[in-house]
Amino acid sequence: MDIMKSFSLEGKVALVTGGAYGIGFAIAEALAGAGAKIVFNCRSQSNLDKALADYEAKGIKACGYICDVTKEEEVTALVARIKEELGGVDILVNNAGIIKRIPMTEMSSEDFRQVVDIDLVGPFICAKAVIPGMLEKGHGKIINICSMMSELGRETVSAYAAAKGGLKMLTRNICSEYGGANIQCNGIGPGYIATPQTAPLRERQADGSRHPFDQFIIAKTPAARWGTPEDLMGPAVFLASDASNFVNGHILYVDGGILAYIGKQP
Ligand code: NAP
Ligand code: GCO
Repeated sequence: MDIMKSFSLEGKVALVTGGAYGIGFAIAEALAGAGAKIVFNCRSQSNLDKALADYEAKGIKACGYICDVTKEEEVTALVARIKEELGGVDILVNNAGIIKRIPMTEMSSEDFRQVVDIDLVGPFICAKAVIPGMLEKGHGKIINICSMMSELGRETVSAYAAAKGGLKMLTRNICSEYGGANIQCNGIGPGYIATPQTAPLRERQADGSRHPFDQFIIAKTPAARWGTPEDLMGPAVFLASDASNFVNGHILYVDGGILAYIGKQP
């Protein structure tokens, strides 16, 4: 067996949802570096234009489209277009997601539903759209971007935790239903990663000191730092490649050790 070749994604087409910036962009860059053709989506023309320029600056020929993962007709049309133009999706990364930090008793059911719609129903819609093509091809990789909140709770993130806990179970269910058809569905559970989504938790205080949550996370992480989107690149290539063909229904936590650690005595 050529072990290095088993990590290659040459000839594969990867759809990375929400791949315009943040974690999705880094994962797409990694998959492209391993040889995959990249397709990504986002929701606005301005984000799309900026992302296309960012991919080009990295020397990556990515195809980008405006498509909302909660709109089934848009997702189905995008997947059909990828089939026509590139031969279909081999790798789906369900990365698009949002968070709303609101105490539960103050949160409207509308806000709760919107988070679940994007973070859980979106991955269902995207997986449902690509699985028939994967069945035709006889192979497929689905990577769901989960969270620490697939395992843990904390104040203000009830909807997000419910959605990401659900996404962990959707991952296991896709594995259960389609593992026999050579489709591997796994999750990546990033720890606390420095991206626009977590920027409010790292804002400097008026006196120039670190945000209390920033200090808390560094103390709670054995690696003693925030993660970067680049920390997710190797794990994503592994789960997208033949090197992980017998890994299925697994959530790979990439968290600097947070889930292993009880935390410092105050
Ligand atoms: P981010 O910087 O806020 O990026 C989120 C991406 O999702 C954006 O490209 C956004 O693009 C896209 N998006 C949001 N709603 C969408 C929709 N309905 N349809 C299509 N695209 C949509 O977030 P991130 O930190 O990179 O997070 C990426 C994923 O990792 C999320 O699922 C997040 O929950 C998860 N995660 C993040 C962390 C962390 O610490 N940062 C940790 C664990 C898990 P547009 O706004 O242009 O649509
Ligand atoms: C929060 C954070 C988290 C992270 C991430 C952890 O407010 O606690 O935004 O939810 O983004 O998902 O893995």
